[in-house]
Amino acid sequence: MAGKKEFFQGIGKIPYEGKASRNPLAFKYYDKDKVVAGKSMADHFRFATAYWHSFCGNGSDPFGMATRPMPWLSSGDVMQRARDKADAAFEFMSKIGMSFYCFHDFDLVEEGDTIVESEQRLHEIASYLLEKQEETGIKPLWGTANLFSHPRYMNGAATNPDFAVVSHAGLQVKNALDVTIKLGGQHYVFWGGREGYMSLLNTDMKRELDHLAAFLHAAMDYGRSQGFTGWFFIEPKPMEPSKHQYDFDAATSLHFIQSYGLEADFKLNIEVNHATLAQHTFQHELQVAANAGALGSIDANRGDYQNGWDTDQFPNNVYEMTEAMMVLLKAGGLQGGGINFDAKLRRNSTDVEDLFYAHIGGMDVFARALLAAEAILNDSAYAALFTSRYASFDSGQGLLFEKGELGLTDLYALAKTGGEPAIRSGRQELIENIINQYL
Ligand code: XLS
Ligand code: NI
Ligand code: NI
Repeated sequence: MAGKKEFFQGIGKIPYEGKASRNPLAFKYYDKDKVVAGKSMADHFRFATAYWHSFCGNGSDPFGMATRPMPWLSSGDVMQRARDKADAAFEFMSKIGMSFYCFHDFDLVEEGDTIVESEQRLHEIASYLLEKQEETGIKPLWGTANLFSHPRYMNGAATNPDFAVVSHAGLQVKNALDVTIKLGGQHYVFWGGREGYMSLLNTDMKRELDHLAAFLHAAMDYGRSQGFTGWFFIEPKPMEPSKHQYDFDAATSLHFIQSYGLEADFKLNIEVNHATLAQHTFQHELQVAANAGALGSIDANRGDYQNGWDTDQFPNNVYEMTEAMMVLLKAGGLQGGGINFDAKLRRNSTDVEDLFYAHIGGMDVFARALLAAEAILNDSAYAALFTSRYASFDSGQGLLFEKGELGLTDLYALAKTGGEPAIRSGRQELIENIINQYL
């Protein structure tokens, strides 16, 4: 950072010190080079910072103004503000050892008054970011376009009933893809906050879904024509800001992807708090995605058990995360994606260190959960308990059924001679105790 302003003063490179350390600015579990289940922790997670929450979010909420001092946003000049923000982001990421970041187009620089002005600003800031990337080796995990903040998108972006808005969304996605490609971004995300409806009274749902598919096909064709080889991710979320969002959850999104022939290029980006907002666990959403070979990437955060909103808090529940890491390890990891901290500081977390504590805590929770999950899967009685539950399908008539070789009359005949099946315990409490023992 020679010659540059230091935004996070007094904070150096965050070391790994192990769990005996009492240094709040050190990792206790995340040891990036430590090999777990055949891969380094860094390769398992590919952690990313969310540009929007960490460098744009200032603590304001619908009830109050900004609470957090963000010195990188203080310049009166729009491009200087964008460069300062990039400096702060790269200083933070270098100090904490983050290899990736995720961004919306207008997180990088504010949208201009005209299309030409916006494009000019994006182009300029992308060149600046490229220099920072070359200095540090940090690059985007994924890029996306903000198709939800501007009033033009109040009735939707790709699913807007007005074609003029749909084409404007197309312009924005083209530019966002161009920037993502220019910056060497690995993947591209579609999160459809306004792709849904407030009332079916004024909404032709089928037509809007057809438009969404046509839009995604167009974006994918363009990306491929420009040499983009990453995945396109759909990020499911059931509601907020729309009453009902079309990408409700993993199962709904997969159905959409498969119905419209997008499965060769699209996978899912699963967010913890979106899962819970859809009344699912995070583990459930990971497993649904994994079942379809579509577990692409993760947006890490957590909701609140009492109010259920999309509160985007940093992860802190090791027990639940261990269950999630068991799903992840069994699925063979993420398909090219990483763990993006789509999480924000609380409005009353206003110290310069707070952004570090938040990410250190989140990364340590993942690391600790991964270590526990690996031990549970490989060293405990868990695997045997799990597989023995399905032993009746491993041979004999059960295996024939599994292969699709038995008809209903075969089942009838087997049941009639077999008598009443034995009652078999699912042994959930036993398994829960095993997990507790490995944390
Ligand atoms: C909002 C979403 C959003 C996406 C990117 O709830 O999580 O932040 O990750 O547009
Ligand atoms: Ni979210
Ligand atoms: Ni997200």
